[in-house]
Amino acid sequence: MKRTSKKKTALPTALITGFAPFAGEAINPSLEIARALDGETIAGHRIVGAELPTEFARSLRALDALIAKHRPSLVLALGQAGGRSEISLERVAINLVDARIADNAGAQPVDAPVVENAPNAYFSTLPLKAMLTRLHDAGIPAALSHSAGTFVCNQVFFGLVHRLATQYPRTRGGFVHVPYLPQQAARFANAPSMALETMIEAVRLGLETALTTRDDLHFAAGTTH
Ligand code: PCA
Repeated sequence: MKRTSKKKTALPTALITGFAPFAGEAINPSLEIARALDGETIAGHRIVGAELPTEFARSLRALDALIAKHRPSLVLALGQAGGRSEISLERVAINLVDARIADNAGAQPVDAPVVENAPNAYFSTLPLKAMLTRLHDAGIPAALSHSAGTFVCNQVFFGLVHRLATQYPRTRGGFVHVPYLPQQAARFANAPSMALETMIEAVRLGLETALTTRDDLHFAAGTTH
């Protein structure tokens, strides 16, 4: 009798999320990156790239469903930060929503916590300085950032790290903001941008570093203001 049990040892997964276009844009580089990396294998992990709605009410529910389904060992959420010139490795998530514009469902909450009765802030649990070094070694403009803003991206970043801290302590997670694509920046005066291929490579290298680095590097990468 033939052996039919061909159970493959499933690879662990890493989840990358990108956001739906917002603020009148037709494209969001974070979503293009997540789509491009979906299905790749990086450092022995199967990459799941998925979309989150740019909506306060639905984004964290969508994230919850993705984490419950894929049980990733690492989660990297991505978002667009129009006006920034570098890949921003976000260090701090704050428990505050203060929306300067309405989200894609028309909601504009002001001065609300992301999670009631939770800490005021969390740090990313990714090895950001090792990731920063890897990006600089590859010639990609990148910096640590100490504010992910107070819009949907910060909400997802805070909600993610809070969930990992309270429900999934063995999963690491963090957030990376990326610049406009050139075709977005072309509509504004003096707006910085980065080519999609460069951003995809940046996230690939950052993920590979995060998945293979346990202890972060220590060197000065803070800011004076
Ligand atoms: N950037 C926004 C929300 C979605 C996105 O890609 C932000 O930085 O909050």
